[in-house]
Amino acid sequence: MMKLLILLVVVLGAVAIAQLARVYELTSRLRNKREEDISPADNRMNGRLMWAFMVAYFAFFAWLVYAYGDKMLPVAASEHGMETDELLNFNWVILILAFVLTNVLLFVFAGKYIHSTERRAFWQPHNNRLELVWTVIPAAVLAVIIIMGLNSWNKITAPAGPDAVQVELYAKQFDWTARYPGADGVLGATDFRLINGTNPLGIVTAESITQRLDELDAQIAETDSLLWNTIMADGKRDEMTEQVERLRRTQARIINLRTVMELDIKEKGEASQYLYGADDIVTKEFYLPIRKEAKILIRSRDVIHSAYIPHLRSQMNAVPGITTTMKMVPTITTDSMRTHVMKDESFDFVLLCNKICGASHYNMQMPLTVTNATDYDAWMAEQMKKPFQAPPAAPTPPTAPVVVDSTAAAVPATAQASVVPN
Ligand SMILES: [Cu+2]
Repeated sequence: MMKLLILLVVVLGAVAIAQLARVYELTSRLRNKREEDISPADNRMNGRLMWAFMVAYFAFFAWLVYAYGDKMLPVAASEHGMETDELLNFNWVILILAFVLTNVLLFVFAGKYIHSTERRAFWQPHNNRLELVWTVIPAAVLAVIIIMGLNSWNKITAPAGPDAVQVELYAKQFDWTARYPGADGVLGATDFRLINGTNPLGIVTAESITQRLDELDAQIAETDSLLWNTIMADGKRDEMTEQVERLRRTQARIINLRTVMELDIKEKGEASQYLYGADDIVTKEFYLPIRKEAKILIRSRDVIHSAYIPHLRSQMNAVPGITTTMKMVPTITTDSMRTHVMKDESFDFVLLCNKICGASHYNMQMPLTVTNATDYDAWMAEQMKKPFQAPPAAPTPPTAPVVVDSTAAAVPATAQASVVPN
């Protein structure tokens, strides 16, 4: 109802203005004056309106800053975040100076140099000095901004130290999973073909390979028995035959992966990443200790996502097929944020997805808890009781005969493995 009333007022207002314009038109015709003639009084009026607009414009700007200034993010809770903020503030200063200067000139001149019969406009076709000034000054300012930005970017993206806490953030539509390296301090290798209900990250161990092969066996057997024992339309039968073929191909590749794993372990010994998956910690909780460097490895299962922790001023894309990294040193714990900064007991740091990745993108988030070293160690000790697999089992032969198709076997073994870089 209220909306209808507002609409009515707007429409009536427009009609009233149209009518007023019409009245003006008719009166000027009565006074024998051409409508397009502009008097010096009109010009003066327009000039003053320019100034009035300028004042209103800057007043509105000041009001926006006053009313919405506190909607900005609170103080940065990471070491590099302080620097990022300084850089942003430096940009703000330049932007606001340029904004005020150019707009004051625009409106003051428009109001001051209104039309006058006593003077003619000065026409200046070209001026080298002016061209130089307005090219060199912005170029120099931009160069300073870019050099400063590159400088901090290089610091943020430099490799993390050997003592850094390692966490993998795994993105998929539409949630995050964290993985910690467990007691051995090394994240194990992964392969997407092993992903299933109990292995959401596709961690490669002898056991997880066997488990997945068994699972595929069961699926093949089930589909096969349906194919032979059920009457169905030809289209459906073709579809299911194809499905069995696909499952067999996947199986062949997983067997190939096992060979890759065994060779890699034989070749590299302790350095092989295939040895370290069993004790990895796969969790829906994301914890970081304060004032300790954290090395974050980011992977995606499906589409491009982006790991964004606004309060720590951290962001990095999650790209399927590669591992991206970022590092950070948190400087404020969740507790201090609650009591001192936000004055809100329900506050949590949050890891968001910052790439529009599908229908539930808006809700793709995971809270981050930053704690002191003692609490972090206690939490980690708790997590270590729930490793991905315990104890690690030795590689075992497949439990069921498997048809290896010739096309899959022809693929070189090394192309089959996907290993998380260290
Ligand atoms: Cu996403």
